[in-house]
Amino acid sequence: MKVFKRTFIGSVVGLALAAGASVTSAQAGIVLWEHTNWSGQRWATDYSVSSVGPLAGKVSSLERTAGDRYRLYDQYGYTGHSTDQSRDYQDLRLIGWNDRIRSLKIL
Ligand SMILES: [Ca+2]
Repeated sequence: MKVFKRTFIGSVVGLALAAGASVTSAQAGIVLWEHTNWSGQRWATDYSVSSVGPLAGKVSSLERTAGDRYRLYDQYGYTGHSTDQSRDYQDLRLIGWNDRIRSLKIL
């Protein structure tokens, strides 16, 4: 399922490029998970969001669905402390961000 999804998104980006469109954050995506090791409740977004909804303050792992950089915030509305990242995290304790994310931007 994961492999299929990544392939699908790559195809969409490829089609957009073929059509002369520029790639924007609309094709990007982040999947947030309630627990470490990409488990528990899952919540995904293809866009920057001023609130990560039901997982605000609960996110313990995350993965990108495209290769973009992203910026995490520990408060709603892109405020508070922030950190720029560019990889998946199986355990956000590695960077001191366990249960802290409340909003994020796709860069
Ligand atoms: Ca958690």
